[in-house]
Amino acid sequence: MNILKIIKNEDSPLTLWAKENKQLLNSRGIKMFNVMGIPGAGKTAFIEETIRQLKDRISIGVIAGQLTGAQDAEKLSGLGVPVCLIQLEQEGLLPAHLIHEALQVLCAQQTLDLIFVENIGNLCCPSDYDIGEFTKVVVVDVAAGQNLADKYPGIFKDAQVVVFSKTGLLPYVDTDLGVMKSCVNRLNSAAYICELDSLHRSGFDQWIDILSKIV
Ligand SMILES: Nc1nc2c(ncn2[C@@H]2O[C@H](COP(=O)(O)OP(=O)(O)OP(=O)(O)O)[C@@H](O)[C@H]2O)c(=O)[nH]1
Ligand SMILES: [Mg+2]
Repeated sequence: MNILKIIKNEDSPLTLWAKENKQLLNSRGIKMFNVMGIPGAGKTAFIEETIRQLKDRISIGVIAGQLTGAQDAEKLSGLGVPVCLIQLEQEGLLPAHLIHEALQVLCAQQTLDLIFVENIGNLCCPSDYDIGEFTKVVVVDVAAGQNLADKYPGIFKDAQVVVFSKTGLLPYVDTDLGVMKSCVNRLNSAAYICELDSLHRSGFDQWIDILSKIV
């Protein structure tokens, strides 16, 4: 088990911390992915399967945000990668100054190529929560409703990658994936879109292709 806990500290000028994070990551050649989405969307499962697919080739670390508990951090640490848990103890997304502390802990442990941040389950607009990431990834499960992007446009406008998860559930829900995708396209035509199922380990070739294109 390799879990480090950082307890929330006082508020700080977040854009400055985001810049600090970017500098730190650039100086070490690390690409950080900020993985966001509503509670239960499949963020942990997506990160878990991505790590399984890549960890023999590259060095990956994780920053896992939770309000309380450590379930996701424990699960991801079980894959043998360094994990830093941030317990936020309040609603919202992870702020840049806490990410900075976590980055220092992770970077002191080993040389990393990629860091996945599992953000707190939330769809509020992340542009207020720049953490200095390389890429914003939004995970949306196909059972969440085909018009979700229209109802919560901010997060989709800011994302570079939108992942439609749980595609194995499509026969059992009334979601038209085409409609779901065109909602995202209308808001953000530049975003990469991929469809996958983490439990059934399907669709990951497309995601890994996108990942290798953007890093
Ligand atoms: N069928 C199916 N189930 C999935 C998939 N991804 C996640 N799940 C299940 O959905 C539930 C929630 O998945 P998590 O990965 O924990 O979701 P999360 O977004 O990390 O949730 P929070 O951390 O609570 O915000 C779990 O029971 C997963 O096994 C998927 O692609 N297909
Ligand atoms: Mg999770």
